[in-house]
Amino acid sequence: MFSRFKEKLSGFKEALSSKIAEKVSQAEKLAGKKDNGKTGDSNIEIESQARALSGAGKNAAQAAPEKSSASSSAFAGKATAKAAVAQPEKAAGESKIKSRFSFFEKAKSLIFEQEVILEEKDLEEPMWALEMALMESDVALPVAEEIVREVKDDLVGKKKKIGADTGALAEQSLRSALITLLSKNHLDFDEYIKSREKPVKILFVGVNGTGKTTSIAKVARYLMNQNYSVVLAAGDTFRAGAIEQLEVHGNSLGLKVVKHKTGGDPAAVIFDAVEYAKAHNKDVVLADTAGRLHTNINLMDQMKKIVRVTKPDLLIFVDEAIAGNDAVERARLFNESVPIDGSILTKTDADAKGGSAISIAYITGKPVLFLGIGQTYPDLVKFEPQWLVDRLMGEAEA
Ligand SMILES: Nc1nc2c(ncn2[C@@H]2O[C@H](COP(=O)(O)OP(=O)(O)O)[C@@H](O)[C@H]2O)c(=O)[nH]1
Ligand SMILES: [Mg+2]
Repeated sequence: MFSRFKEKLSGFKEALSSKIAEKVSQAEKLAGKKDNGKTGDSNIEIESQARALSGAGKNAAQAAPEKSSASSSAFAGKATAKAAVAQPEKAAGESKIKSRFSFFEKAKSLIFEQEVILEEKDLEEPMWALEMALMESDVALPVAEEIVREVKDDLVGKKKKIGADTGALAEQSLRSALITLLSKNHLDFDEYIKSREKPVKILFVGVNGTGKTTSIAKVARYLMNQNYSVVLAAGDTFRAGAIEQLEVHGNSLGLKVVKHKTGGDPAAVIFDAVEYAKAHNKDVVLADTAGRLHTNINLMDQMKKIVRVTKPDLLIFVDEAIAGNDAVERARLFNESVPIDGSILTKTDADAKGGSAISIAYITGKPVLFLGIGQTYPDLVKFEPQWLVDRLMGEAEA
């Protein structure tokens, strides 16, 4: 799952790592130049002097009350005397040391703790690499741009210790950008079903062969596991064998399938299924439809009619993740024709790129409800941004 996406991301991680390495070596050179000749190792001495001096001052302050209560102590007296001598020396030296100290502290943070701050110009190359990686993974252009913007905002001004894994920085930033993006337009399917008046009518649409009928069977089983009663409507009256295919699922799940003859009016079949559900107190009607291309005006008009007549609570667009940008574009066009309420992306188990899963909700402005991850009934996962990002970023396998 998403193997190519992971592979493509390595370019972004490398670009960011090498930029950080370059910045560190520049910082080291700069610090080295300032040290040379003038101070050299004496910087270290200055630091220890400064520490000793401020330490002596502190000791003296702390020693003072001790002295009055223990005047017999020769040691206490000596310490106070030393502090008194040190005092003017300290005052005179402090301003000099302070300026040295600030440079020293800065150099120290760069060299010894190896910290760099990423600026906008440092990120040009890594961000280009990220945008390319996303585009090559079939992420739609506006979505790729949005992700790049988020990642850049996150990284600019970030202090980076180079001892740590720079790849992890890149990954963490991208991970949170993806979570933010995928969390927009979220809809909790379970809550939705629970809260709606029954029967809840759900209509599945999309192009041919993408997995509508299989997804209906999977969703039926998903709902049955939550103790809902389900009726199936054989609304694909167009393709030979479509009604039988749904009946096979109905039989294995033990569900009523409402059907007419092949060639009949799909809106009438679905209408009957809803009547059946009302009469038998069923909770959910899942209605199949024939596959149609968004370019086929007649079939798109027929879909509009089905929606007008049956008034579904949820109109779900089904497409296959492996279609990448095509799936996203089809979703956009279906949504323009008849506003969808959400999508199901099937065949994510076979999808190497991940682009459609990342893009589809953003482009349609409607949530992804489920992902299909195989051909059997349990191969359906409720869409959760975290679940997807864990798989995209390689921390979990399907
Ligand atoms: N690997 C995989 N195959 C799927 C998935 N969903 C559906 N399929 C397969 O895709 C093919 C077409 O499915 P079908 O439901 O008939 O598509 P429809 O024409 O849209 O109704 C079938 O062979 C399904 O088993 C999925 O999530 N993963
Ligand atoms: Mg079908």
